[in-house]
Amino acid sequence: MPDLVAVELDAQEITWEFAPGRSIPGFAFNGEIPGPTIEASVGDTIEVRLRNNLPQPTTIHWHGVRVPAAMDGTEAVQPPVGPGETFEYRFEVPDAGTYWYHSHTNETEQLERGLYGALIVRDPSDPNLDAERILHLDDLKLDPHGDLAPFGDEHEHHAGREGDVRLLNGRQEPDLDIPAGTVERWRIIDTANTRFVRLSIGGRPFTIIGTDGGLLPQPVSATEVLLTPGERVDLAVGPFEERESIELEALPYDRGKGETPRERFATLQVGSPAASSAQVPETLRHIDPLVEEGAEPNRTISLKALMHEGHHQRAEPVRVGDLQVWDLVNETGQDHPFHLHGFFFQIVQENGAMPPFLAWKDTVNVPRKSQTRIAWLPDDRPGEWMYHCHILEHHAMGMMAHFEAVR
Ligand SMILES: [Cu+2]
Repeated sequence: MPDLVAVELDAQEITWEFAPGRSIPGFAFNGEIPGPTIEASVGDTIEVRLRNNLPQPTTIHWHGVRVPAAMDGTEAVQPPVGPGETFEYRFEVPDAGTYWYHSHTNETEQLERGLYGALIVRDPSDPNLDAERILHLDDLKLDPHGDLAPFGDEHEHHAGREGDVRLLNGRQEPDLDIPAGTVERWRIIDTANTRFVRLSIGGRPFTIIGTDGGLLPQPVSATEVLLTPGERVDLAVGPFEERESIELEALPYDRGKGETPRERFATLQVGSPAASSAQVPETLRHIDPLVEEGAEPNRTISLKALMHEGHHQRAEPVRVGDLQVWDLVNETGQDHPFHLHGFFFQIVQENGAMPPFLAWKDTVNVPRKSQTRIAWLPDDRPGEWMYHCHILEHHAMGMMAHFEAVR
């Protein structure tokens, strides 16, 4: 039987102690950064009562969840919730997976200050691992005095906002404990404004079991995985040996702004052994490809034009039930993570080549000077939707477009 999951989210100002003795003025849901994890099962209805106790308006976007258009939390579908006001969001969760919720108003500041949390939807057929943890990867940009750096300088507009303080679950480079011999499900979310994370777990092999829109058809072995802002990945991690100390770090990556150094997000400390009954099945689920190989696009989106045309761009409507095949062409000198609101897509081609595996996605990095073909099917949720670059400073500069889904 589906349940009703009722949640109260109180957006408020807090003192965010991101490291012992170091704090900044943060924005938080219910006083926590990340905000409380919302957990539900497939088919449940989530009802969230947002109370805005911030000194500025806010809204909540349910990133990846196939909500009705009116519940999407954007300026296109609701007036911002002013200070002292409330708003009720109500929607069903039709798909299992790792999602997140975050402010969709003055995002560059509100997400940097901590207004985000995880939304987890479970299914009885989820694989059984020994434990589960949620990892929010983020960063903070401070000024030379250790205060929050001012927002919106010219450099940020172009390059995005990245800081030197790397956070895992709202804390600077924390230690995580894991019992030896166990295998955990890690649900990882890149909640940063701009930071790309080419994640490595001490170079150890791990198994990718899911992406933005839930489980993959089959598990995929890897030693690194790239997360760009907005993206999620679910991994099976472990087993490790007692007394090992393993760094979770970002490997060097060049998103068009020069190669970053290796950077630590956290350290995994392996404790005494525990019994394991973890099993990753060889088949996780079935995904039907939406299109045949070589399907031709019916729309081309120039990310350069999207970036430079500024606000109030309106794209052609899509009709419910009409298959969409879009070419995302990035002629610019930097990578852009493209986020489609409200619908999952499949990656059909990356620079003409088949992607390594079939998956449901709502955010995809389109590397500089490359193109990515996606396919998606507008299901029967008419209304106002949008797509945008998930580098929040680019979104704020107008790298976005509204479109309508019509019957
Ligand atoms: Cu961008």
